[in-house]
Amino acid sequence: MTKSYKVSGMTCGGCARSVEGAIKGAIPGASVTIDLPTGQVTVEPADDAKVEKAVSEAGFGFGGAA
Ligand SMILES: [Cu+2]
Repeated sequence: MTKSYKVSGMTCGGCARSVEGAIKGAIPGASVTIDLPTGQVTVEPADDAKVEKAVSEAGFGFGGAA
């Protein structure tokens, strides 16, 4: 299932790549799409707990489902 989340603190492509890499590390094979201006991160397949942990550990703010 695809789900979108709000992530705060991403300011550039490097941040987006960090978040993408962290989520892919937590959910192997996941498809991750990031919209930098809005901080919206779409993950397929989604896993709330894994995404929250990965985003937090990468140093960004997890804002829950978008
Ligand atoms: Cu950055």
